[in-house]
Order: sequence, then structure tokens, then C-alpha cells
Amino acid sequence: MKILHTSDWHIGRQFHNVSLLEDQRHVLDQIVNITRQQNVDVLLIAGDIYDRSVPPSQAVALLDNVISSINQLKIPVIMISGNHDGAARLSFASSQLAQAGVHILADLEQISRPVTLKDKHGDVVFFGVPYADPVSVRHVLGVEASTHDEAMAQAIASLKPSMPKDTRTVLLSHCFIDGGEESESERPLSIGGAERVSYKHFAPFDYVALGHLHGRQYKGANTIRYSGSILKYSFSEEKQIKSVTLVDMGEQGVDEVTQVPLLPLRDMRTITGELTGILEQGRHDLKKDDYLQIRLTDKHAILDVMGKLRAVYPNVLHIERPGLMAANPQQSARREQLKKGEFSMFSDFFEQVNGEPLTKEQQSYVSQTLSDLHEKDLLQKVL
Ligand SMILES: [Mn+2]
Repeated sequence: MKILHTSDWHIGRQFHNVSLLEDQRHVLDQIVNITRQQNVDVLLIAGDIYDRSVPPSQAVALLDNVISSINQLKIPVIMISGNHDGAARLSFASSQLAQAGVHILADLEQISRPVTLKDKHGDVVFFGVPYADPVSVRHVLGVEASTHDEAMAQAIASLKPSMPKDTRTVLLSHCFIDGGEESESERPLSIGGAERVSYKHFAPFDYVALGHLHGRQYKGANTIRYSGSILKYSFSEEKQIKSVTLVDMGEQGVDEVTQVPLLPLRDMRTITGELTGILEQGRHDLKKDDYLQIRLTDKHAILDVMGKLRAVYPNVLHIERPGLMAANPQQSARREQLKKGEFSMFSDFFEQVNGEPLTKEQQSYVSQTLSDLHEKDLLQKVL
């Protein structure tokens, strides 16, 4: 049986106020194609299907579209809710959808009711533990649990009696495995480190399809894996390769695990350098539509940096000015230094607007004006 493990779609997410819907549609189309080309038997989504519990209507339409395409291929889909999803909304019409092969496991109460699929070797049983905090686990399962680790232990214990003997089993779970590597785009599950769970709870399963951490990785065993998110959702992920995980389940369990890369419509990357160099490079850059973070090393103030950069790179989302900080390593509030800073900022500004530097006469006028302002303490009030 070929299982395609995906997670953290985060449909409807925005990045620096830019909608990523088009980028998400682009990679989700690839997932549909991979499903078809690789003769996948079941598609898994290990939580964070949407980015918010009340997703925007275009996000709902996109998910609807993807699920319909998969369904037309007669391939079942099994998903669990993540910490970003609204479990109750996600499970709308779930029992009817299950009859059509779309299994939404978002209700902790149903944790002992797996989805069973068949191949030539027999059954493969899929359990799902929807994301739940310890409070909900205590409440719904009627057990003691104060940490995420205890809650996971209890959840697994409560579904164990339903695990058939001598049958291949798969678990979907959305959690933070202790020792896993974080990115900057995951929302913490709890404050203060009590969010981590041990991989040891997952030992009874032949394969564990995890969601939550956005970098692909495995912990404890090659078969306890995060597929990672479908796109880079922070600049901290710029070096990560985004992919989906294709699991070949043989007669005795997992035979092979392959990561199939996803190619983004626009990549996310950082460019470091001086403005003139970056603008020059941009004129020949074939990937100028990428989402960019620019680290400008120029040491002087520049007028309308964002406007200048976006004229060449339209999707610059963030600018850092390490050069400007380096020029003033010890920013002191002493008045003389402050005056000097204002003067040089104004002369940079003047030169950019006029195309030529301040004359001697203008320089003395500006510095006199700044002194006057300081004397009257006006500048403090204006600023
Ligand atoms: Mn996530």
C-alpha cells in the first residue's frame, strides 16, 4: 500500500500581510499530481489543514477543490485536526463524507474508531489522535493528565484496546516530539516547555504520520516522521526543502520511505548586500518574484528603500539594516551625538532628493536649525 503523508497545509495563511493562497494552490496541485502519478492508495493530512479555526471563504473553496480532485481519483483521504484548526467546524458532515472516502478524525471521543483500508496483504488500520490540550484530554477521556506527554500517553492507552493483533497500523498525530527541531512559524502548544511528548508512545505503530513541526524530520525511528509543511512559512525555513512523504507499506510494515519535493511558485529567501548591488543583480534575476527578506549593509540612511527595492523585486516583504546599526554601535542618547545623527540623516535625505550634496552654506543653516530646535527642546516634543 502506498501512503502519501502530508501535514501543515495552513490554507488561508498570510505572510507579512500577503495572501499565500495562490502559492498554496500551486503546491496542492502538485500533491494531486503526485497522488495520481505514484498510484497512491491513501492521502494523509496530519493536522493544520487551515491556518485559522474560522478560515476565510477562499481557503474553504481551495480545500474543497483539492479534496474533490483527490476524490475523483477514488483515493481515500484521512485527516486529523491540528492546533490551528477548529475541530468542530472541520468535522462538518464528517460521517457522510466518510462514506465517500473522506475521513475527518477531529473528535477525541471517536479516537478508538479507526479507518480500515485493505491491500493484497490484508488490512491496514489508521488511527487518528486529533490535536488536544491536556485539559480536553482529561475532560473527554476522563483520565488524569497535566502535561502534553501525559495526555498523549493516555490517548494512546485509550485506543490500544481497539488495535487489532497482527495487523499493520498507522497513527496520525499532531504534537511536538521532544528533541524535534522548531521553525519560526509554529504556534506554541503551551508556554514553558510542557508541550513536548516522548516518541516512545508511538512504538506500537508501523508508521506514525506527524504534523506540527514545519521542517521535515524523524525522531526515534525512521517510521516516526514529520512530513513538514507544504510551503516555507517563515524566513527561518529558507534552507529547508519542502516535500511530501511517500510511504511504501509492505506485508510486514514499512518497506520504504521517500520524500517527494514540492516546488513553490515563489521561493522564500534572504539577499544580503548594498542597495546598488542588489538592484543591479535584480535586473537579471530570473526569480525576482520570490518572497524576499533584504539585509542592507549600507551604512547611510536611504530614502524610500522599500519603494526602490520593490521596483525591481516586487515581493520584498522585510528589510533589515545591519549596516545602519554597525555605523552607530553605541547609540547614546547624548544630545551632541543625537544632533550629529540628525544632521547626517538630513544630508543623506537632501542628497537623494536633489541629486547633489548640501552646500557649505546649507550645511551651516541645517546645523543651526537643529541646534535651535534642541535648545527649545522642540525636537523632543515633535519626535
Ligand atoms: Mn502547523
